[in-house]
Amino acid sequence: MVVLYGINLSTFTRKVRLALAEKGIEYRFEQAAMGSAKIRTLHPLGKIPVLEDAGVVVPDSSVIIAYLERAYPARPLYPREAAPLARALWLEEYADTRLREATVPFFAERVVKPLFLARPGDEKALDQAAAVRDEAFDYLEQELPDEGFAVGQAVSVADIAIAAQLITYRQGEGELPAARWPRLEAWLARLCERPAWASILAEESAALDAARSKRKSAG
Ligand SMILES: N[C@@H](CCC(=O)N[C@@H](CS)C(=O)NCC(=O)O)C(=O)O
Repeated sequence: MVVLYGINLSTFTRKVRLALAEKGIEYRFEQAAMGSAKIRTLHPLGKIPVLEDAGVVVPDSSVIIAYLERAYPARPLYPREAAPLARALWLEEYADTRLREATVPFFAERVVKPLFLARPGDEKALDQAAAVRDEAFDYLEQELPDEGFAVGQAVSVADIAIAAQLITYRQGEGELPAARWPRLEAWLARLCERPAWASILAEESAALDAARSKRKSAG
């Protein structure tokens, strides 16, 4: 059985869970935090996610999804032709790097610090982060289509990678303002309605609500 090590609310764990769901692969989700003893035995950098499949240990979300595509070719997540494949891989790379930088501060300051570290977020850091966010969202606003998917006619690794980061942003900052980024907001909303995604996102919302109530009752 496929085992995925990671945690709810981890962006890169979500990226892999969305890919597993789209491909219809059954798996066991083993809660294991970054830096934990278990993860350190599986990933030299102590990062999550890590996937294990019949004795094969695969670290890194991009490597995991590429592995899944070869090991479980049904419901492909990569375009076949060279040019659309290059676009999908580029958008995945962009999401994992620049979009990550643009979105994670909102989650770190509004969720991680106040809810999990019991200290206030740094709102000043978010003023700086907003400039990077605006640049990244403007870029995606021009790249994404009015209808359908990021590349071609089917959901791909590009949709999954970009959405995984935007969901982290939403968890920190709330809905994307449709007035400023209408195409991006509508594209994300369409994806999040997909049945394969809905249960994962509901689980994450519940985890976030639970963390909020725990913090509230701790005072
Ligand atoms: N390139 C890696 C990034 C993984 C990553 O940064 N995961 C975060 C959690 S979402 C993590 O483990 N952070 C802890 C750290 O960077 O030490 C991937 O795609 O899996």
